[in-house]
Amino acid sequence: MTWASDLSTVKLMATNSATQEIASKSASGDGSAAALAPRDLGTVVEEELAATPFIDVHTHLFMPSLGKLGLWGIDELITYHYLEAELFRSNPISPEQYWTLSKREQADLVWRTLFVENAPVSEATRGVVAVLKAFGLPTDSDNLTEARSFFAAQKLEAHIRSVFNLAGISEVVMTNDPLDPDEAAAWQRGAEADHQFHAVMRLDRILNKWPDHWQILASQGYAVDAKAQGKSAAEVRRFLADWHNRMRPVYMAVSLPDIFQFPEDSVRGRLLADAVLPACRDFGIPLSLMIGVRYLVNPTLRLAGDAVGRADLGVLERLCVRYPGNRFLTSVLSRENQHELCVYARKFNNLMPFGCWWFLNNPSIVEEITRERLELLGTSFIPQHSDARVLEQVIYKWRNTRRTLVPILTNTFRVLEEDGRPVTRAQIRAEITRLFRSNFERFCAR
Ligand code: FIX
Ligand code: ZN
Repeated sequence: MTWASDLSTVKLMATNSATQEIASKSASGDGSAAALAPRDLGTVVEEELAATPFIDVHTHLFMPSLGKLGLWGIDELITYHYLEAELFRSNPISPEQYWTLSKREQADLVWRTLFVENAPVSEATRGVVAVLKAFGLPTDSDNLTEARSFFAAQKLEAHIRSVFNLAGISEVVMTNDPLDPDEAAAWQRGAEADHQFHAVMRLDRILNKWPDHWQILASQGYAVDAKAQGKSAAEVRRFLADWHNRMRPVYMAVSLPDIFQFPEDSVRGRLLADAVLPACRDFGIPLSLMIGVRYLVNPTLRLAGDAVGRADLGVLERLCVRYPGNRFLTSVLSRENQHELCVYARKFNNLMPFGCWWFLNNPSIVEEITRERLELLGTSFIPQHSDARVLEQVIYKWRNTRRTLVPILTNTFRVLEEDGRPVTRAQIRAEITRLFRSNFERFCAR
């Protein structure tokens, strides 16, 4: 496995220059090479976290040229599936009744139930409060009128840039599904690229729902069949190559159930081994594995209906051993799987742990996972991604991450200094840049 040895060789993302600029800032004699007093570590960590624009390595956001796929604004924020799950715990309405309401009526009900009748103390409700505050909007109003008129007045392009600035991110990585009819049509019409949005080819429909989707490939002239036998794997590879040329993805991705097994004599097992993994090697990009979902345990909740299950991470061991030429950008959903993931990452440098995914994206759990990763992996991992489904969510999700990381990184450098190694601002800046930028850039380098 050849990783880019230094930043200048990484030609993947246009923003590498941003990473180089951050890294080179230290050399400009701004006193950042001086040893810091222990009492100053916290302030410096906070300042450097705030000053470093992060790369958001996994979101469900879309670049403007992909049109209405991108969700933003107050009604989308309030009807986020995290909040819908919480609504049904605090309001007697049935999911069936809820889905008959308009988006606006749904948002009004969620706001009244979770923000007026109850205190918005959960991570997801507090997030909405933080977004409203960031735009100077009232956070304790009993209706959404003022917020609605504010968002209605925003011009999307400019709004995206100001939201990214408020979130302290330079770019996001999308989740693009070549089998989503609306999205596929937008790409086939020729979607204009955007330097702040990077594409990812998401393969859930091909790997997890083949029986419902192989016909789409067949209708597009790919000689595949219901059992993915015969020429199917080669034809899927051709399909992936066609979409690779269209999207130029930075990685391919799939979410996988807690019961995921590999190798496995199944359509998923065969297509992974004979199509997806070879294609990733051909294109020189990683495969992102997001493992541990129990899909739709309560289907009436729709997107909010998924749950978590502990997975057998022996699958990672077998994948890393059998495919040393592939890179695996990996996030696991179960809290109980986190330690194993860290240990496997110590064994295989083609395995990059990333993010505190979904139900783990809560400060108490992010703290636990991040401390364990720092102790076992140093700064050779990617601490977080936002998984934002609505544009403005990046504001609170990255605010939470920075707030949680300040004491963790401060303590990390404090004990280093205590053990006898002077710590400088330049060192802190370099490690933060590595955690939130260059680890990803290097791991995705072609
Ligand atoms: O599979 C995924 O990418 C998950 O992140 C989503 O499906 C999930 O619904 C989500 O929004 C998690 O935050
Ligand atoms: Zn996601």
